Amino acid sequence: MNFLVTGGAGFIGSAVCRHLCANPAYRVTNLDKLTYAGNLASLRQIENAHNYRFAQVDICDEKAVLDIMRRDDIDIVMNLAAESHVDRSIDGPGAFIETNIVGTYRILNAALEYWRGLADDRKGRFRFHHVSTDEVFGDLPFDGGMFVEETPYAPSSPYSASKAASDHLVRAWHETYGLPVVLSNCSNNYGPYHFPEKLIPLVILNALDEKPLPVYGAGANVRDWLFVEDHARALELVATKGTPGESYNVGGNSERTNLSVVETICDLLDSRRPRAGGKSYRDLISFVTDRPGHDRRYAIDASKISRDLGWVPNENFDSGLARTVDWYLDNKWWWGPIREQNYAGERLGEA
Ligand code: NAD
Ligand code: TDX
Repeated sequence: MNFLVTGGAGFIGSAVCRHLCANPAYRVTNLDKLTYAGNLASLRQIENAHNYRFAQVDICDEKAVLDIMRRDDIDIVMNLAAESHVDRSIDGPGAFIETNIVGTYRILNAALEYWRGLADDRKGRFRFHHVSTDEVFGDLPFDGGMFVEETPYAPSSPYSASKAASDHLVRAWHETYGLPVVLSNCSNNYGPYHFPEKLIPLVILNALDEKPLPVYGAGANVRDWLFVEDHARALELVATKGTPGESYNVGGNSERTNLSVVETICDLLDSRRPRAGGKSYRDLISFVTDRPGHDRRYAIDASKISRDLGWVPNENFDSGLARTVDWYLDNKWWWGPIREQNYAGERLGEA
């Protein structure tokens, strides 16, 4: 089985590549433009594996994508390439429209042309798996409700609106042209190799640098957290066993307020890397201006993927967060060079 993983140098894509390459029956081509968020160091573990190869390509380049599908005899496309950071989408939506909407359109065109040229037996096996987010559903009240696959789309940010648009395009290519697509919508991932502009790695690394830990608003917003390796297993199942035309919600059943996530990280660091003078890292917490259009709460009902594909998360949030903190403590070789670049200005707590 030959996979084309787009965005495979990113946080989730690299976990997917590492996971798939562990199966010798799979061959994996990682196609990535290498934006600021793409990092080949995340693939060091598999870079010399016999079943892994990399191509630096933009998903907007339809011809280059089609050439790679043909060259590597692709059976399954897993489309993870995207601009992924909500705050960046507020500051500059253009790249989100370009990659998340136009890029998805281009890769759908390439996939359709490739699929139409396949022999009948291969045609039936081919899948285009589009990896999306729970943020397309908008937000939930603090006091109840969960997103199911049928929840109407109501995105709030330029990021989630661009992802919603891409999901609609993918469904349209199925309904109109018959392309065998599957979709998945997942909650917040966390774990190793997470780019340190996102809440969890940002807080860990700012704390180690004795910098402020920025909490938006009162820190009361709720996210559902899923360990990235559990997501990678779910994605393999959706791509290989999902029913064409269907979407699957994926979540960790681990809702936490942002403040409690930040406090838990501080407590983990207090026990592992005590600060001078016996102070707690919690003293570094700094409440800052809220994100515009900040969704209050996300929660995923993942019963469909559990019932139909037998997926459940293995990692619980407390042990997964401890594993993540330990990974950052042990892997400065990965994040040190990234932190040296001033990629997020004052959000990093820089003076
Ligand atoms: P990321 O920002 O860490 O990685 C994105 C990758 O895509 C990078 O390697 C980047 O170089 C690449 N890329 C960007 N534009 C490209 C283009 N035009 N052509 C080719 N490659 C390009 O993102 P992530 O957190 O790993 O998210 C991956 C996917 O999963 C995204 O589609 C995102 O919407 C979705 N998702 C993320 C989360 C989460 O919590 N991180 C949750 C649900 C869904
Ligand atoms: O400095 C911060 N302070 C803060 O309070 C940052 C960066 C974030 N936050 C808050 C905003 C969110 O409520 O923490 C929460 C998590 O923020 P992010 O890590 O930026 O993630 P989020 O906006 O929830 O989106 C993530 O999950 C869904 C991914 O970036 C998306 O790609 C994915 O679709």
